[in-house]
Parts: sequence; C-alpha cells; structure tokens
Amino acid sequence: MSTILTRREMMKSAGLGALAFTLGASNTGRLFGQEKPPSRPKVYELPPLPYAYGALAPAIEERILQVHHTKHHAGYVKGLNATLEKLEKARASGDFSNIKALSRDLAFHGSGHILHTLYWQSMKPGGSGEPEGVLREALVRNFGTLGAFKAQFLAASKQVEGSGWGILAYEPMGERLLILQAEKHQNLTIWGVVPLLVCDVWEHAYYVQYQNRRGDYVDNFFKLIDWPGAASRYTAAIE
Ligand code: MN3
Repeated sequence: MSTILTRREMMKSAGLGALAFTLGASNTGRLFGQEKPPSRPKVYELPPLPYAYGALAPAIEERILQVHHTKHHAGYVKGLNATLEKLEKARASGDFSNIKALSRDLAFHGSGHILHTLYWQSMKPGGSGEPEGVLREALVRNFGTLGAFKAQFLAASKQVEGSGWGILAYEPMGERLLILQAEKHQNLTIWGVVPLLVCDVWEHAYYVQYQNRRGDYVDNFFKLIDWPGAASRYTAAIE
C-alpha cells in the first residue's frame, strides 16, 4: 500500500475538507486542497462545525457557539450570496449606480465567511499543547521565540480597535509569518497573505460569557488552538 498521500487526502485527514470546499477556486483555495477550479462559480454554503456546539466549554459556552455559527456566520454566507446575486443583476441591467456599496458588502461578507470558517478550524476541543515541527520552527524563525510569538499574538488580538480579528498569516512574497489585526473582517490586511490561525474578537464571540473581559477570552482561545491544523495550512501555503 502506498504511503504517499495526495494533498487533498492530507487535507481530508486533517479535517480540512469543508474548508477546502468553502474557500473556492482561487490560489488560496488550491492551497487549501482544491485541485482545479470548478466549471462554474459555486454558491457559498455554511460549513458544519468540526465539533459539537458544547465541545469547547467551559472556555467557550455552547450558547455562544450555537448563535455564532447558526446566526452570525450563516448571516455572512447569506450576505455574500445575496451580494453576488445583486452584482449579477447589475451586470445584466448595466446599472452600476450601487457598485460602491455592493463592492463593500462583497469584501465584508466574503471576508466574514472565510475568517469564520478558519476560526472554527483554528480551535479543537481540549486544545493541542504547543506547535510542533515545521510550524514551530517557522514561528521561532520569524518571531524569535514561541513566547514572543504568543505575546504579540495575544496583544494584537486583545487590542483590535472595535470589532475584528487577530490573525497569524503567511506572506508569500517575503516568505514570512506575520501577525495582523483585522478591523471588521476586511480592513488592515496585506494582499496575498494566507491566514493560518484566526481569533474572532467581535463581541458576539465572547460577550455573553465574558462581558467586557476580552483579554480573558483571548487567553482561553489560545489554549484551544489546533496547532496540527495550523501546521497543515502552513505546509500547504509554502508548497
Ligand atoms: Mn464572529
């Protein structure tokens, strides 16, 4: 029996099948396991959570994950598909008077859908200890020490102004790992980066349980990180 797995098989075994399906046909999509573009654009779908709604408790309570997934994430998927339909109508009628609002909605809902899909994949019940292997080496190479990486990631996530995200990303032009903040879902990014690990710091991700203690929520998020999953995305990104 062959021990060589295709990238798609590796993604599947890493539990990334839903993510590969969701991210579509861009280069990023292929990084996440897609082998070729589909014959026609797909309608976006809400991927199932990779674990039960109660599986991350007590760090994140079931009632938060349920509403976050079925209402908030589902809303971004719906908004993204609705925006694409409106753009199709605009092209058919030649009326682009609303193009600025539609372009803004496209970036907002599209980024919201992709980041939430990655957010679920960024955590696993019980967490996974520390990063190992090539990702661990890359974190040390780019940030000095694992402790320095952790300090920057926590600070960036806790100090996002308003609603947004803390993001560990791979930047292919410089072949670097970077920690970014995103305001809303789409602001403050660098074009072309591949997000590897994302922490949602919108109030809907924690407020019902933590009230204004965002820092406590981010500290608990860090303990839930699925490092093997992040390592799979890193390996795919550098290929
Ligand atoms: Mn959210």
